[in-house]
Amino acid sequence: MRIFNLFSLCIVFALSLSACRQQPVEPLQINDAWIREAPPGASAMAGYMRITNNAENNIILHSASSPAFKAIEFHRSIEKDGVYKMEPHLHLHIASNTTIELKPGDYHLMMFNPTNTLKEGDTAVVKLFFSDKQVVSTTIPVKKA
Ligand SMILES: [Cu+2]
Repeated sequence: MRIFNLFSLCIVFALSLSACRQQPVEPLQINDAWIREAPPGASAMAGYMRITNNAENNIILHSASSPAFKAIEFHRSIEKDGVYKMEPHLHLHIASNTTIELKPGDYHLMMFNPTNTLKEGDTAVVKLFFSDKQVVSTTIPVKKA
């Protein structure tokens, strides 16, 4: 009887441990990612997402790559004296416990030379390379604007 009690206590303990482990807060979260559909033959497409840094350290997004594109750069759309242009950024800084929003008219992924025509409903796997050797792979759907 005593052994049985000890055994069931262990099970309860193990279950509660696994319950605790079910929802860890990811240090890096990617939400609401999408790629804006472009006309066939377009030389570049724009990608958007929210990146949340839940860690205690500031992080840097160094680069991004995808087998679906020849190259990916970080851009920010800016308006100066009524003229719109895109400003390249070598990397993006994301402070501790903040979210950076890549959205139309602001920061975005500039995704060059798609290897295949991507239409609404298609997806592209994109790898994001952060400081501290963190790599996040995310599957991004193509949507109409
Ligand atoms: Cu751009």
